[in-house]
Amino acid sequence: MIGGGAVFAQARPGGVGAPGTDAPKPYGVLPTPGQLAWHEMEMYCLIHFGVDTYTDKEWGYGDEDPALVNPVNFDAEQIVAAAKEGGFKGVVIVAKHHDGLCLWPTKTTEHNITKSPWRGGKGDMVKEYQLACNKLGIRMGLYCSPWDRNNGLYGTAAYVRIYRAQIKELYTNYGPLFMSWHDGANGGDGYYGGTRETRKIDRTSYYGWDTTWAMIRRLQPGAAIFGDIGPDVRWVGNEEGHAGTTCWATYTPQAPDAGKKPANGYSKYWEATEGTRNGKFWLPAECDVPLRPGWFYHGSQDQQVKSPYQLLDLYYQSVGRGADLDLGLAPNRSGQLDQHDVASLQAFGDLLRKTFSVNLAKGAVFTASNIRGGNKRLYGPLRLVDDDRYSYWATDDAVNTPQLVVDLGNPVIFNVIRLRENIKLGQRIDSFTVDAFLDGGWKMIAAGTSIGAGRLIRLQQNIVTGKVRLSINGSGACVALSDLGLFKEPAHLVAPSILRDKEGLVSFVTVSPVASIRYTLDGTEPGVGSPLYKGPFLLEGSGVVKARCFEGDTASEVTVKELGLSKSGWRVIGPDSSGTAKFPQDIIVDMGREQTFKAFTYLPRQDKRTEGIVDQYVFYISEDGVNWKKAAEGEFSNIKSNPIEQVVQLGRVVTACYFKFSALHVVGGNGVVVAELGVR
Ligand code: FUL
Repeated sequence: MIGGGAVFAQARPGGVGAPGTDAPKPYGVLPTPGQLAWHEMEMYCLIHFGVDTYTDKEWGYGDEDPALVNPVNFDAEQIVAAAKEGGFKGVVIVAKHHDGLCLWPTKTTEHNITKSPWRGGKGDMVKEYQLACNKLGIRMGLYCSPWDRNNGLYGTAAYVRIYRAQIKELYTNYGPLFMSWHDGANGGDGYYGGTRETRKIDRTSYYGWDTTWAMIRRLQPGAAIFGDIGPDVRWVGNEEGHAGTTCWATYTPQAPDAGKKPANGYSKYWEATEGTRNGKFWLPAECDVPLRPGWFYHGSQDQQVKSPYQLLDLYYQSVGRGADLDLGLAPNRSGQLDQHDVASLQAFGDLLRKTFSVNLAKGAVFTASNIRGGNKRLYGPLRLVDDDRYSYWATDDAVNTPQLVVDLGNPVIFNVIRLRENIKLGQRIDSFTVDAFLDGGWKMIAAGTSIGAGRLIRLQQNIVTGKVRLSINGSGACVALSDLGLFKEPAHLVAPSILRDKEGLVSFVTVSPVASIRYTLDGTEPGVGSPLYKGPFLLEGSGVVKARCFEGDTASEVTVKELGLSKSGWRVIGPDSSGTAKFPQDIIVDMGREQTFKAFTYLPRQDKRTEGIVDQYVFYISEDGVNWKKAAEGEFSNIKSNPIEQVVQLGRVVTACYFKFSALHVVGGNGVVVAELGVR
């Protein structure tokens, strides 16, 4: 079963049959009430905490001692309140991740929170989140990982029964839930009750998802079920937080192999970024992305919390494309969100409130080329500015390409346009353009495709005009548009980018000229007294560079970059480029001189392809390029879905002239592809 599917009957607002009052017929597949409620959420968070928080990993192996988990200051309210300040309406709690540790006192396995010293072995983290959500008016959802690297029965039918029993406990004791979240990372190596082996499962049949989903519907009828193929909400296909510039709420999932049935963890997930025009199911996209580089807390990433403006960019690329934004939050070892994260969420929420609180199109005079049945009261364009997602301007059945002129009276300044369809009637519109009346004529300022639950267009520059025109250029049926908004995002100075070339020269780049750029190399925040950037400078060693633009009284956000040792004079040998090589495959770097470092970095390919991405490695060092010493080994968890730079701490300071990166396994393909290697 895929797709929420149920057709939502549209009420006829004006009574049956009266001329000009018949509502347009729904178009294509439609959202269920649960999916409509999910669309209205727009933004929620996904909270990861567990053994990985203490082992500094992204995926636990399953052999971790629960006693590691002891968040002495755990404060669910602090975490949920920070999400709320950011404008998020819900939180999805990871109750069990792939390592198998259950954060509630489950009867299904001994491997649970009661085995940790937290709250004297009497704690229940899921309950504490539920109470915090109730108190703060935030909705709750749950993530219980199907893959369980701890459970000895994983791979057998008995484990699937255990998994369902876990869902049953959770969904009975901690509702009401707005989401039921199921990741697609299934099967592979793990502890599995001490066997320490690789277990393969058939992703299409093993979990018996239809049965589990039916149970979820019974227990939590209001919850939207998320997975690679739904059935209610689809994964967008990346963990970068963006949907396609065209993004349809409808989708027909496909299996990677022809003739097979798609399943969670077995789909052409990259097609989900755009969805399918007139697809088989109403299956809108969720854009998940962590606030930090990883989903779990790592102290080394405290400087890499996404800034409020980075979050705003993501908002435009997710919610602004008809999808929902799911932002990952990672409480630290003491059980709270770090101050960096709290500050960023707060400032992001402020930005949203500042930008979207005043719709400048309110009070305008609207002239539509067509109004359904001439019935202004029901279907006139004033419906576009009444803050109701489901009241709408509609056209007659034969009119799919109408125009609307918005007379604002006195000129207004705006730089964001918002459009919404009444999605109770389906996703109808294919394309549109927006013109502004400038210098005595109409000038196109925006063009787009899908609208659905919402389309935000962030313009390159402020528009000052008294008149705006919307043209619908293609639509599968007559138009049912519910919202038109014009907004002004406050001006801000864009933070500089930090670059470093192969010779070690550091430079800063801005999008437009600024009065000054100031920077620091000692970890402090750049202020008006910090060194002034005068041009590229040499940085041989590793360290944190922070830079910021200044213009009059205004300062930009701070850009932070942690740089490794300069690669000047490095020589690279390998890997085998035949594409058919056997593993391990080695890349040797001759650094040309003795270097001292305590970590190495691996940046996987950044071109959206996954072949050759290394997920198991050994890292060696050498004085002479002949005799090698192992300095680290392990896995790069979750690197396929989240291909960020991997930083591996060696646990001590080492000195070497050579290092060798030995790839033991890749996520796909035969060869090894590496974007960058570094040491710091
Ligand atoms: C993925 C998992 O493998 C990651 O660890 C993380 O939980 C992410 C949100 O979903 O499927």
